[in-house]
Amino acid sequence: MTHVALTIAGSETTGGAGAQTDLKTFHQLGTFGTAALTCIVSFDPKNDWGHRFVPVDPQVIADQIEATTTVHEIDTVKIGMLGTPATIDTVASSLAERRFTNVVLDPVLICKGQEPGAALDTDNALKEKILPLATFVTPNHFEAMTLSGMDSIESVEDLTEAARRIHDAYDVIVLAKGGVVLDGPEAVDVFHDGEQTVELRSPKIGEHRVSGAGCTVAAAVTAELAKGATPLEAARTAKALVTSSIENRQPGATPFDAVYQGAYRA
Ligand code: PXL
Repeated sequence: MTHVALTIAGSETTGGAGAQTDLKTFHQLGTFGTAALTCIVSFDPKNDWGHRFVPVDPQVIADQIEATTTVHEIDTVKIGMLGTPATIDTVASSLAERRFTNVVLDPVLICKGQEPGAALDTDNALKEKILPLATFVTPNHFEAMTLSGMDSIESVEDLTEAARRIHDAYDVIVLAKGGVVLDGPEAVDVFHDGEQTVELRSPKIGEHRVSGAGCTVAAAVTAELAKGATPLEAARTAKALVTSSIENRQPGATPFDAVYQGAYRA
């Protein structure tokens, strides 16, 4: 039987991020993908592609999680964009009730187009209520600063320090992603599980962010853990898959391209 993976995430209708990206990543890595939607995001072409955001009713989120976890045996879940404190309460209760073996958190604090700090209550609730239930977290550069409390991250050494601090504060495996933000020709991620610290490197593909890369990394880690990979193996596969997904990115009318997972071969 095929291993099942669940994402609890928002819908980004253009297919570039969120649950759509997660399901494609799950499928590409040979897992059976399921999704509980937390919110609906529609970019606004008339307003510089800003996010039109509609939360799903918390009871409906709980119903979706109940449905899919009753139909399938699911021990590995990815948490993506939650968006409101009420959603966070609901998802935190569902996680606490079901005790999944692997809870992979993409700590979406802001997504492209949102004002930094616009959703401070949501960010704080995420840190207080979801992060302590996570087993694996995948912060990007900005999220690594916020979660570690560091004022700046300018080097791989800084990123490593951030990964260690986040691990120590929340007892969670960390894959901190430097992306295109750190100087140098390579995109460097730092994996830290409390015992080992491993740098994962790949040549940068351009200097611009691609939508959905963060979702893809966390979803790939989730799929691999669902199949029984070790956390480090899962991180390595995620790096390879997101690199391929960026290389094969899909342009559109937005100023940013979107990842495409479909060309990846193990
Ligand atoms: O890339 C972060 C992200 C996650 N989830 C949803 C999104 C976005 C960014 O647009 O819309 C639903």
